Amino acid sequence: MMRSERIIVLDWPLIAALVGFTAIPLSLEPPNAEALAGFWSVGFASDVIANILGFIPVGVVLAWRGPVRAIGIAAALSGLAESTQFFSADRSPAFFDFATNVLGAGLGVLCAQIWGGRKVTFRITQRRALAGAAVALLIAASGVLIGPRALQRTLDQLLDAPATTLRLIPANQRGLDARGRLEAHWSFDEGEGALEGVNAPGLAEGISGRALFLNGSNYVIASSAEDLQLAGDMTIAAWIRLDAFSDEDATILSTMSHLERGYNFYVTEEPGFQALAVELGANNGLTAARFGRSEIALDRWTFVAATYSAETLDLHLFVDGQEDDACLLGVTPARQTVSGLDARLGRHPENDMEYFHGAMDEVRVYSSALSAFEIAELYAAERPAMESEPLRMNAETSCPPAPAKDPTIMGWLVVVGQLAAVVWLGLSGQGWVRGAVLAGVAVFVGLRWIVYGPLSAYPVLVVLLILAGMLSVLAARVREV
Ligand SMILES: [Ca+2]
Repeated sequence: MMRSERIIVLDWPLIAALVGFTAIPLSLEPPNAEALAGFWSVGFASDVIANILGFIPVGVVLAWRGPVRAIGIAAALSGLAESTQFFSADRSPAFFDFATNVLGAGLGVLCAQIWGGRKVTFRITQRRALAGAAVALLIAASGVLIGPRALQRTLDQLLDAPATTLRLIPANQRGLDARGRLEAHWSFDEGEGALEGVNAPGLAEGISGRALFLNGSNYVIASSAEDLQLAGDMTIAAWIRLDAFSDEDATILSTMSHLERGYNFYVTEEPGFQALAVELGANNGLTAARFGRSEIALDRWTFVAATYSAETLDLHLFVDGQEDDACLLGVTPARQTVSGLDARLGRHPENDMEYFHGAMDEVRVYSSALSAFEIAELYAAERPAMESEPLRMNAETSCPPAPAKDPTIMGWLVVVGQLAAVVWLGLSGQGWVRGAVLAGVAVFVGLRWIVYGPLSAYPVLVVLLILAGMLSVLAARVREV
């Protein structure tokens, strides 16, 4: 029987997958000056690693064309990807990305020359093509998001995994293993000397004694103590009086990192309707967020609180002592992931953004979930004598549809392109390539499993890939016999 098979050189398939992965915008936005703000920035360690590692294969498959051409094509590819980021939502071009891509390609060319500069080829048979297509479809059908962002965040998580796994990031287990308690209370009554502030935060007249005053460009490092790295139950309560809204969220108290670990209590930037929100890092690498129903008004002292119970998986918001729950995005976790970052009042803990403009007072953090009754009591004990205007309530309690970050056709193109590339590598003839892919996949799944438990979607993806790889090894053995 004639078996149809073809030998293909891997350079064009790899280039196609790379363009699909990096250069096709997942959603478009008009070019703007903000996108250029990070042009000279260096980025996270994972950026550097991903940029170099991602382009080594490009250098390897292009090397047979000669070093100058190979690096030239790689530079053009990277340049294309960076320039499309100028009008891609949530992405911004950076010279450093381009430079590290070219460096990666150069390393790839060097490796290929050491091995003799041969063409990297792949023998495609009907069976392999079918296996590749089946795995790609399976994973695409499972709906796992593996765009560049998601993959980079996974890499970030993995770089950080040893610290988390070895518990080098201390966590407060009260409220998880034991009864919680009041962990911190900032009254701001002791005067400015007690504040560890940046850009000189001030004081204002508070709801009781004095209050912290922030002008939208300063903040306070409230605590770097382990006490505030809460792993379990939590209550954050505060009096706030916002003076101005910006076009960003206004952070009240937060330990959240860019890996979306920790917690974040803030007023949203929702245009025309600024509500309260609380966000928790969950064990699947995503967050759970509860949004409030009341519209937070300017120049009005408002009592705000958020509670989280690790036991009952409740995540609630309160405004002026009353429950204020609107919609919940994500799944409330059975424990919080800690970030290890200092707890900050009035700014996102990591990025220079999400400042608070106004006053806050009597900020309390508990490692227990206060009941609705206890929250009402806390409010009643401090409420001002003068009655405030009631807040406008949103009738809508379902979340507004999130902006499509992964429009169907583009998303599928990218997903299928990536999977085809992985499957191609995993199933390709050379044993060492297959071995390396499988070993990498095994380490990946192991680490994710250790850090996040079996609930994450990634292990499912990875298990599928391992199965596909093992089946291909078996198939190859059977043929040899
Ligand atoms: Ca006070």
